[in-house]
Amino acid sequence: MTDFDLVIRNGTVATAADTFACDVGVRDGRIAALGEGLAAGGREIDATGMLVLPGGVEGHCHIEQLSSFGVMSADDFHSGSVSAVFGGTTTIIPFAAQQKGESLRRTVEDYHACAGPKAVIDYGYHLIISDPSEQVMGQELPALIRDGFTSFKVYMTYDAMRLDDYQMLEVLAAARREGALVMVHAENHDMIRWLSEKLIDGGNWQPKYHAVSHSRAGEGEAAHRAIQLSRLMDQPMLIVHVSTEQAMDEIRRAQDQGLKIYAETCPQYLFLTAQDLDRDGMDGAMFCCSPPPRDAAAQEAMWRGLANGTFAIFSSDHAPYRFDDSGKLHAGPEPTFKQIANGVPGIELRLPLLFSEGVGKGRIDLNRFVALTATNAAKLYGLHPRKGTIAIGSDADIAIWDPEREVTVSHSMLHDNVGYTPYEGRTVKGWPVTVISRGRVAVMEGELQVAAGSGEFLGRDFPEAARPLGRLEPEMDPARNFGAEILPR
Ligand code: DUC
Ligand code: ZN
Ligand code: ZN
Repeated sequence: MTDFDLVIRNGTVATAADTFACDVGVRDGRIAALGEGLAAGGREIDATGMLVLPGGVEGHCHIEQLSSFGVMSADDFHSGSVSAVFGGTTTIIPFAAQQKGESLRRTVEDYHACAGPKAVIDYGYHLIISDPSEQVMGQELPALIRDGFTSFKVYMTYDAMRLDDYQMLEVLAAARREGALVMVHAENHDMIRWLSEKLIDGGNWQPKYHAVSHSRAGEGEAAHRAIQLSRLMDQPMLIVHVSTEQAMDEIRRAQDQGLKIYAETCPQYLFLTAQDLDRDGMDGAMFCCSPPPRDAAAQEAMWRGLANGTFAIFSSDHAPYRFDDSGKLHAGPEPTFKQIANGVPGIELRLPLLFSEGVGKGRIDLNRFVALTATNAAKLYGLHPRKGTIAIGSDADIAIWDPEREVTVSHSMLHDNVGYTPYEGRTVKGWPVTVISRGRVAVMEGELQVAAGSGEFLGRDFPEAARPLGRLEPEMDPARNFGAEILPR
């Protein structure tokens, strides 16, 4: 008779707060004990010389999702979740994306049907609201939030999905009333539209002009506007995939004023630049994503924001499209930059890249690495403390890292279905060698050990982080606006 199903011995455990040497005892899929010299486990893993970290919580990825062009992403819930777990991630929260005119309930049912039989690790969904009709906002959304879909994304650009400021306010009001976190894609639609038209009319259609059309100013302006909408509504907001210092500065200023404005950045804004979109022929299309990668100065700014806490989370924005007519080049072999499917893959390399260049090079410490890749996403998305930490009672979602292992990245070693990686040839130091999902050894010695469909759907709480401050603008405060009640109750 053993006390534990699994014991991880002799490792160095790190959480978002502390680093300490101890064994981890796992029982019934949860962490049951942390301590020295734990009793025997049914299975034992020797983690001498290894780091024992919470499995990553990937809060931004697009899996089995139809793009606004109607292009299906290259990864389904099997390849997407397998790729995630090989990269040290044990929870994914992709999007359930509403098509215009579609009922949100139907959207969620469709995603359940896709994910249920395929996911190998636990998953939830953020909703994407592209059609905030009365029915959706008044009935479907509130019911879904109560069912545990406590976050949703809205877009300020993309013809098929964008909301105007009025609609944004309606969405924020609904989130405030029902208790959900709003994630915002903040780029100025008309600036992109105007620049794109002028560029293409002038014969500048190649992939590299994608980066020109999505200006820094347009991202900064939209971040500023989104923050003011959030301020007016006294409703927290997360600005996703920030790529510019302009947007980061807007966010930092709002945070300094005490607003609950959260932010995310992604590997493509640390490791790629607009020069990558200027590769031979159409190869630059592989790097087209929105916002686009910028330049070395912007990369440095993003590192600053990761180190000083402006960014709460580091996500991949894995948006996988093959470099062929099923994906990137769906509109033909030489599309204009406007016709290229937007997005880069990164779900498997998110953690190794940040570990190697961040922790390994002294830009962030190990605890901030854990916070950025696991704990903060779990907190923002209503999964903490079940996910995102190593604590008694938490799910035993653990990645055991060899901090010395050097790996030269090539797509052939990855597990997604994309056919290329933007990080080909890059060498990283530090690798998640064993990954445990709810106590199950999911990856060991390069082998997947869990079955399709064994991941569980995660209903999520309404997180403390998303609760309004209760700090109303004068115009919203009945005591100071001649008694008018404007805000939703
Ligand atoms: N931009 C997005 O907003 N979503 C998916 C991929 C991308 O490039
Ligand atoms: Zn986006
Ligand atoms: Zn995205």
